[in-house]
This record gives sequence, structure tokens and C-alpha cells, in this order.
Amino acid sequence: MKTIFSAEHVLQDVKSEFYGGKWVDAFEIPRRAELVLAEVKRAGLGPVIAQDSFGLAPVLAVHDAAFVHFLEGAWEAWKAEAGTIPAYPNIWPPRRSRMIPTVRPGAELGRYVVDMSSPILEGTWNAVRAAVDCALTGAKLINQGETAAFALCRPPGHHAGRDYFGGYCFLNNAAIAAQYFRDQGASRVAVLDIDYHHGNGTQDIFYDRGDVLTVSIHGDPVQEYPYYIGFADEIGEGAGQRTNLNLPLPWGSDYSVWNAALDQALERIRAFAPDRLVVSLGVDTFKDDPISHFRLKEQDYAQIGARIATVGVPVLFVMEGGYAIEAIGVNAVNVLRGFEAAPTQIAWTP
Ligand code: SP5
Ligand code: ZN
Repeated sequence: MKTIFSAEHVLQDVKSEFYGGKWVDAFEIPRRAELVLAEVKRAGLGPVIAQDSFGLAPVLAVHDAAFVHFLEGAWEAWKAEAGTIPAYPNIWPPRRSRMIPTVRPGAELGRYVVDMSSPILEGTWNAVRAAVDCALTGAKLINQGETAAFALCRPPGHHAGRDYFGGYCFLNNAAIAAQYFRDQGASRVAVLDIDYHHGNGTQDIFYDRGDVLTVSIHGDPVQEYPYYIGFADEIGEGAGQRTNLNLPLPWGSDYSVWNAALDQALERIRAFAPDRLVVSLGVDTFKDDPISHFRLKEQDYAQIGARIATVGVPVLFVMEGGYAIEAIGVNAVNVLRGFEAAPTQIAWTP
């Protein structure tokens, strides 16, 4: 399968992160994408291509316009007030606050960001736009007849909601691609999120939608980021009733436990009969991940890819998390190779 990669990801280069009450070396670093790319090439997965430009329309199809325009101008506004230091908020709006614009960049930042792991830097907007374009390019390739594509996106996207960002994510690459599939003619699209963390942004975006099924397997929000969302009783609302499935698992879950959740996920996806499947591919479920608490092993990832293939529809893989630097490439590419080696035929329909 083809990999879509942009060198512009390096523009998001955070040096340190506030974790466990201290500033520590950042986990979400450019080297992550470089190592996945190196393994794609080493394994001979297929051609690596650059992204096309899609503009902001596909972004505005899922994200709030005021939020998108805030992100676009955030660095310039922040720089004018604070200089060229990473932009972090030091205040957040309490519940029941009104959406009245302020003239302070820091206060606007607190309105839109949910944590302190996602600073805005000089190059953030360009890196974020390039990541979105990688996901959209993968979706376009699939619409042109490919049965799978790998959008090697960085920064990741699944924690970005309609009008908020955080968790190293700014715009929701996977959700934007899923909506693009809908706008290009797919009747139903499923998103399977296998990152260790709940895909809260993706759930938020499609929560009241019956045409996009969102399924996430993740660390139980009682004990794991993003904490306040991702519980099993969140099933969707309105037209989206029963088109959100959360499968939270406890710390320490190994592949036997995780795979049983994948069974449930795949069963629901098959019953939904999507035309396209988007996989939010995080490999922070790995046993040695420095910020996560599942216990998957290298070889498990090839099984996961083969099991995803059993859905039998074209799949866009979108890179999300994974912070065990030495293993991120092998684990991510094992999913893709496992998918390609699976015996199942992928039925491509326009
Ligand atoms: C895309 C993705 O994988 N984002 C993950 C964001 C995780 N954010 C940090 C979670 C850390 C919380 N735990 C702190 C406990 C320190 N003892
Ligand atoms: Zn994650």
C-alpha cells in the first residue's frame, strides 16, 4: 500500500511536556514519524508519496469555524503578546461560561485547549495542515481504487474535537478523512480507533450522526487520559444513537483481553456495513510504551492488521500515538503488513 508523508511534520517540535507534575522530555516528537517512515521503507511496504493540498473546506466540514480560525492565527497573536515561546494557557473557562471573545491570546487558548501537552509553536499550523492533507490524500487514493492507504500523519488528531484540541492533537485527521469519504459519496463510514487513548475528539465530532460509526478500544477513562469521556455507556445521541461504541479496558490488559474487545468492535463494524473504514492507528498499546499501560507485543500487531482486513472494505490507516520510539516503526508497519498478507478480499466499491 502507499504511504502518504509530509516532511512538514518537523515543524511541530515540542521540547518538553508537563507530565506527572513536572516538565519532562516531550513524548510526541518528530523522530516518531521518521522512524515509522524508515520502517515503511525497510519493510518495502510500497511507495511513499507527498500530500496534495485540499484547502480548509474539508476541515470546516467537521470543525467549528471560530476554532479553526483561532488555531490559524494563534501563533501570531500569542507572539505579539508573549514573544517566541511555546503558547500554553494558564487559565481555562469554568463550566457555564459564555463564549464571549476576549482580546488576550492566552485566554482564548484556554477556551480551546484541554490540557498542557499541546503547545502552539511557530510551525504548528503548517504541520497540522500538512497532516490533514496527508489523511485526505490517502482518502482520495482509496476513492480512486486503492484498497488501503497509510496516512503517516503527525501531529496526531484523534483528541481534537469539534471545537477543542489537546493530547498532542490539533485537527482531527481521521475525522476529516471520514467526512471526506461521506462528501465524496460513501453512504456509511466506520472509524475504528485502536490507539491506547480514547478517541474523544472523533466521538465528539460524530456523536449525533447515524452515518458515521465510531468505535474505540482504550484505557478506561476512570484511570486514563482523556479521563472525562470514553465510558461504555456513551452510545451516541439523536440520529447517532447506537453508532458510538466504547470498549474501555483496565491497565495491564494484554492481547488476549484486547483481542476480545477487537472481536466486539469488528462485529459492530460488520453489522454497520460501511463503505469505507478509517483506522486511527496508535501503537501506544505496546507493552513498553512510556505513557501507557497495555501489554501488546510486536507480533500482536500483525494479527490486528489481519483481523481488520476481515471487514472486507477499503481501509484508510491514519497514524495516531505510540511513544516507545525503538518499536514504533515495527509495530505500526506490522499492522499494515498483517492487513496486506490477510487472505480476505477487500471489496472496492465507488
Ligand atoms: C495521540 C495520543 O496518543 N495522545 C496522548 C496524550 C496523552 N497525554 C498525557 C497523558 C498523561 C497522563 N498521566 C500522567 C501521570 C503521570 N504520573
Ligand atoms: Zn494515544
